[in-house]
Amino acid sequence: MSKRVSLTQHLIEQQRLHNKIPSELRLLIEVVGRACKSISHAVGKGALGEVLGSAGSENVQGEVQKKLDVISNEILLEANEWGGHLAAMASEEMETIHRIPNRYPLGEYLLMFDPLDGSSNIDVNVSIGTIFSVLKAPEGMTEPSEKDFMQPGTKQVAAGYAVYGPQTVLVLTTGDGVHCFTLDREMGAWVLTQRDIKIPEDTKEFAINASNARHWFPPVQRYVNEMQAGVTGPLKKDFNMRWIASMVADVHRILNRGGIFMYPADAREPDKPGKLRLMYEANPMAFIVEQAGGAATNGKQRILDIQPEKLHQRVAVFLGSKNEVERVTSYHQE
Ligand code: FBP
Ligand code: AFP
Repeated sequence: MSKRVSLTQHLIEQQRLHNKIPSELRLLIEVVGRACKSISHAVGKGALGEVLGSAGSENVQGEVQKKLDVISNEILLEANEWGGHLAAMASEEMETIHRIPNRYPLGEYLLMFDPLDGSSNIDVNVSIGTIFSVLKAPEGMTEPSEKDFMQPGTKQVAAGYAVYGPQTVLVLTTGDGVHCFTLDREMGAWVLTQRDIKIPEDTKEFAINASNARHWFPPVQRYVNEMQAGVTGPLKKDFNMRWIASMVADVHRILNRGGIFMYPADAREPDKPGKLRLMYEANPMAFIVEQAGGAATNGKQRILDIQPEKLHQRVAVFLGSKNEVERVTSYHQE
């Protein structure tokens, strides 16, 4: 059997090789990884842990919170508060930022997360996940505010996600490729199982919520029609469709076998650019996908170049296999 490489060992080796992962950042990633283990444990208990169902509250986006949304948010906050590596956190589940309490030292990083993505799948035992993104706090910052988080995705120093599925995996980038770790449940350890994942440039798979087809704008209508036209259509191949309703699970499939994931803006609310959140979903996934050789746009521009204006900003998302993302983006530009 080949030698097992743990998350810690991998990060230290990356640090020696590329000198890009300061020890504070490594600590931060390890703590997030530990929190994901706890979330995985809570998710795995299901009905036995009395963690299923609604929490009876709504988040800032007006979405009903599930008990596991709230539990996962608490786990991430508590795990990351005391280490001294963070200045503040922001979560899809909280209205504004969470400052590190005064009793702990102020660190130099900002952490953003969607604690449990794919909430509609929790109670039906389908894959869900945690998504996170790390920024450096601006130089000289003393009292963190929302403004400090308003940095484009190109400024991310790390991003990752955990999928709680048949296996629990952690996918991570620090800007040196994308690597995947599988949770060894007996040992409670993240073990490196895929190094330097690459997304094929071409694909025959797409993921979109097709129930919204009548609301799509013409470029998306055209593109999906062309894919559905199959081998006799302009794209000259048959496509297959997959939609899990957990972005983490859809992106993980695409990372492993190619594909294009789309959550477009549509005509229902022309002023609302899509459903997904820039800071907690689109930016970290775009960083990972680009590091794996794929592409990620909002139909008009590269997601990582978008200058955020609001913490809970939404954005249209087209990401995955490069040639298909470029095709649908070009349809928006015509
Ligand atoms: P496999 O187990 O061979 O993957 O097949 C799964 C399945 O028979 C059903 O579980 C599923 O509903 C269906 O195929 C999916 O089919 P399609 O590929 O047309 O989406
Ligand atoms: P929740 O975590 O609020 O359930 O949202 C999940 C999600 O943002 C993303 O993970 C999915 O791709 C998308 O929503 C599914 O949206 P539909 O409800 O349109 O299928």
